[in-house]
Amino acid sequence: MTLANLNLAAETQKILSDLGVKSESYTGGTLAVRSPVTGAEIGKLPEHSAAAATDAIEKAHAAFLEWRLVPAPKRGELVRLLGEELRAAKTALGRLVSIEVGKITSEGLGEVQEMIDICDFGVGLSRQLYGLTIATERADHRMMETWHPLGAIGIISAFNFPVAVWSWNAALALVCGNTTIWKPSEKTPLTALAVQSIFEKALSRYIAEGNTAPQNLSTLLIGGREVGEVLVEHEKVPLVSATGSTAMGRAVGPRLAQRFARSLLELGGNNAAIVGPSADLDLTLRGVAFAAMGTAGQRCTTLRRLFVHDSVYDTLVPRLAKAYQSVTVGNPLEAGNLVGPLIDKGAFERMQSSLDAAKSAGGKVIGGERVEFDGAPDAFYVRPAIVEMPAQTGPVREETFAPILYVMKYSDFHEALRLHNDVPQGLSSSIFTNDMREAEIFVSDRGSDCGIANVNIGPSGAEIGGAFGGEKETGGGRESGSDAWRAYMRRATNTMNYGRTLPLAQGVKFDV
Ligand code: UN1
Repeated sequence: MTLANLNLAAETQKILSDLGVKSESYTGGTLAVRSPVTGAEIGKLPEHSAAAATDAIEKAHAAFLEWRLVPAPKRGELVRLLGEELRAAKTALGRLVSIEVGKITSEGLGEVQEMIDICDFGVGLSRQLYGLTIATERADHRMMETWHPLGAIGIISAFNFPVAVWSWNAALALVCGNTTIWKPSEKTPLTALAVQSIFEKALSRYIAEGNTAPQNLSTLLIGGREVGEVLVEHEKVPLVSATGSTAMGRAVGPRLAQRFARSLLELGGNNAAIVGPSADLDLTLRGVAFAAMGTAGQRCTTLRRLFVHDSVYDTLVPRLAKAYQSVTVGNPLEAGNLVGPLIDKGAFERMQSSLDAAKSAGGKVIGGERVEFDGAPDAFYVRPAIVEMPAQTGPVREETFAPILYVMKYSDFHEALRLHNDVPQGLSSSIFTNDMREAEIFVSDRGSDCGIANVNIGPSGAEIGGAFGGEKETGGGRESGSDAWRAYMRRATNTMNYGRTLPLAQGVKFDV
């Protein structure tokens, strides 16, 4: 196969221009973006300086002071229109995600679908920002809990979900009465430009409908670390939602804590699955294959560790190894390929050094080699690797953002569960079993210690309705579904006295 005749720079420009992005925002700048599909440069963006970032934050704060006064269901209307604009742009934006990140077509489109889903969720939520009424010990009093907007919210996103992560945060933050300031990954700023333009379209329609909205509701900051640091340090940013590596979270979290700002951290995962003796092996095979090889192993929910019961090990593992050898690796824009490229050379090198470390620790590696295509020397495709490990040591305890699946044999369920939890990360997890005791224990308080624990499906591919996030080094944040909205609001407890006396709580007397 040749990738030489793909002109992705031209196609990128066409998509951006069709989506209403002005060419000066992606040409002639200093931030070069390459498509991992061919390795070719597809854009050069002007970057924000730290001073421009500071100015943008002040403006986003000023916008917040107005936006918080708009009734929540009316704020929901803007998010409804955003969902409509995303539906209209789904094919183009999905394609751009595939070009900029290297996702196969259905996954590029799937990412945009997640954006649409969170918009729908946000619209419903805009009429459900409920507080409580609480019994009080005092006569003629009422206690209640109310929820209020927080401010200008910082969003730092990673390359692997370049647009969906923004929407999980922004759809809820906007409905909750906040404004947003987004710093996308330096590797994927083009899709961010596209999303910003789609948002502006929704906003124009919102205003055309007769609604009022301030300027600077949603701000995009293009740049590197310095720009991110401004977001983290600025006193007018009360919450930063940051998705990325645990190392990034370790840098960002304490700095936010230092100024008593909130953080919502979505960091590394080292997700595992247990395959019990009663598992449906056909279903397990498909579940494992998608979770471990899908998105070229570059989801934070990617399956990285597999514990297989010794009674089914010799049936399942050879079948898996076969799937690893036959899975189609190649141009993600071409139908039929299931595994696209790694994001860049650095990712490839980290994968190779983890495989070397696994070998030194006694691992038996199948796959993992580079797959080269004519005309694309700077694209980094790999055959996914499956590694039989004698024990959970060395690289097995780390997150390598690449398609490596470490497989280990077990005989005792409780020991498998102990090993499952014995890593620093705690994002997502699965068990494949038809034994209801194993399934229930896995999701119980003595089971998986992750934020997501599934039965008979893999750990990746979470839906919008549930809260998304994990424990331990994953950072503890929850986004998107369930009551994740509370992270974007502040809670007030209110006591109302409608009587003519002033009884004090706890029977305290203070008569002056
Ligand atoms: C991520 O990889 O950053 O559950 C998020 C999933 C997706 C989200 C992944 N819905 O795999």
